[in-house]
Order: sequence, then C-alpha cells, then structure tokens
Amino acid sequence: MTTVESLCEAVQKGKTKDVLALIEAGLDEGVAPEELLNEGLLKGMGLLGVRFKNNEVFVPEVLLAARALNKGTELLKPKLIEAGVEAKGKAVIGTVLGDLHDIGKNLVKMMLEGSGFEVVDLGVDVSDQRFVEAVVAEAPDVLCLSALLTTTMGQQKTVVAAVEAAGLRDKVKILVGGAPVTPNFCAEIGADGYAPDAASAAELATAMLER
Ligand code: B1M
Repeated sequence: MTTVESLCEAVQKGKTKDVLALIEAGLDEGVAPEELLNEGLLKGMGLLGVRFKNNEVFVPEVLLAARALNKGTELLKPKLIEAGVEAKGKAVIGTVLGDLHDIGKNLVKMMLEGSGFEVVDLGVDVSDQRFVEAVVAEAPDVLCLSALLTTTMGQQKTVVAAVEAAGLRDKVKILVGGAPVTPNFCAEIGADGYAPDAASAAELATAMLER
C-alpha cells in the first residue's frame, strides 16, 4: 500500500496520529501536498461518506474522521498556501444556521487565505443576524456561506434577504456553496456567485474583487 493509500485508510478509521505521521512521511517522500489532500484526506472522507449513507458507519466514526481530516489539513496548510501573499481583500465565512459541517468551509477558508484574502471565520451554525453583524463590523468584500444539508441550504436565502433588509446588499458580494447547492439555486436566491469547490470559490472571490 502506498503512503497516500494508507492515509486514505487512516482518515476513514479516524486515526489522527496516523494521519499526521503519514502526511509527514508523504511529504518526506516528495508526494505533492495536493495529492495528499485530494487522494488521501478527501478521498478517505468521500468513501466514508458512502458508508455513512449506507448505514455501515455512524455519527461517532464520521466525527473521528472529520477531526483527523481537520488536523491533517491544518498540517498541510502551510504547504498548500503560498508564503507571504499580501492581503488583497477581506472575506467573512461561515456555515449557515442549523448546519454543523465545517470541513468544506475550512477548505474554502484555506484557499481564500492562499489567494491573499484576510478571512474572518464565524464558524458553524451561524444565524442570518450574526452574518449581518459581521458585514457591519468587518466590512468584507465577500460574504461566503456554506451549507451541506438540503434542510439548511434555505438559510442561504434567509441570509441574502437579511443582508438586503439591513441595506447592505450593495456593500458586499455573496458567494454560496456546499454539496446540495447549485448555480440555479444561487440565482434563485439572489446571491452573486456559486462555486462547486474550494479552489473555484477562491478564484470566484478574486474575480469578484476585480469586477
Ligand atoms: Co453529515 N451529512 N450529517 N455529518 N456528512 C452529509 C452532508 C450527507 C450527504 C451524508 C449522507 O447521507 N450521504 C447527509 C446530507 C443529506 C442531505 O441533506 N441531502 C448528512 C446528514 C444527513 C447529516 C446528519 C443529519 C446526520 C444525522 O445526525 N442523522 C447530521 C446533521 C448535523 C448538522 O449539521 N446539524 C450530520 C452530521 C455530520 C457529522 C457531524 C458527523 C460530520 C460533520 C463533521 C464536521 O464537518 N466537522 C458529517 C460529515 C463529515 C458528513 C460527510 C460524510 C462528509 C462531509 C464533508 O466534510 N465532506 C457527508 C457525506 C459526503 O459529503 N460524502 C455528510 C468533505 C468536504 C471537503 O466536502 O463539505 O462538500 P464539502 O465541501 C466541498 C464543496 O461542497 C465545496 O467545497 C468543498 C470542497 O472543495 N464547498 C463550498 C463547501 N462549502 C462551500 C462554500 C463555498 C463554495 C464551495 O462558497 C462560500
């Protein structure tokens, strides 16, 4: 088994220590950080997600895997982010109310930072009012909303409406994403852009600054 394959296994088993050791080993072997992320960490979580859906594993196992994945991405972060990029814009990011999924949101944050954004992370389960308060307090260029559940994606609409009601809609671009979100949904709720993954989110946020 290669180091990347072992990493993929270790994430699924939620073994944080092994995940960190395998990342170090992979980097020592000269494996690209992107490969460790995509083929090791994210592939492992994807495979576990299928088993979660099929009721072969349950919430505790998925939580352990999520912790291992988050620790792993923290370790990889400096390798993935170009050093010394000057802040070119400001973003506020959070996972919407009722939703506790933060792995994708953390990846988007990391890619934004890698693209030179200063990022204020509001965490998970963030209400529309907290997003509005952050837009007032932080004056970001881009407001980033993540939602992973079909039951919470409607909160993205609530946030867009709350920003509008607060008279701030022309002050900030709103970027939405997360597995159930689509370009059509983005248009329907009046957000400014949709990105399917973290790298495209950073690209779109950058393009929004230039508009
Ligand atoms: Co949850 N969960 N979960 N879960 N969970 C899903 C999302 C699910 C698809 C699993 C399944 O049934 N197959 C399903 C949702 C079904 C649906 O709504 N259609 C589901 C469910 C049902 C639930 C619970 C309701 C389960 C329960 O309790 N019965 C519950 C809800 C809790 C809540 O939020 N209130 C729940 C709980 C959990 C855990 C807490 C155990 C854990 C989260 C831990 C954590 O995040 N710290 C968890 C996990 C880990 C998953 C799966 C397995 C993996 C999600 C993930 O992190 N993927 C997931 C199944 C799956 O996706 N295969 C599942 C990796 C991550 C990198 O991808 O987050 O999609 P993702 O992010 C992507 C893109 O979406 C995009 O970029 C990222 C990649 O580059 N993106 C953006 C994300 N945000 C973006 C924002 C942007 C742009 C792009 O712009 C702002």
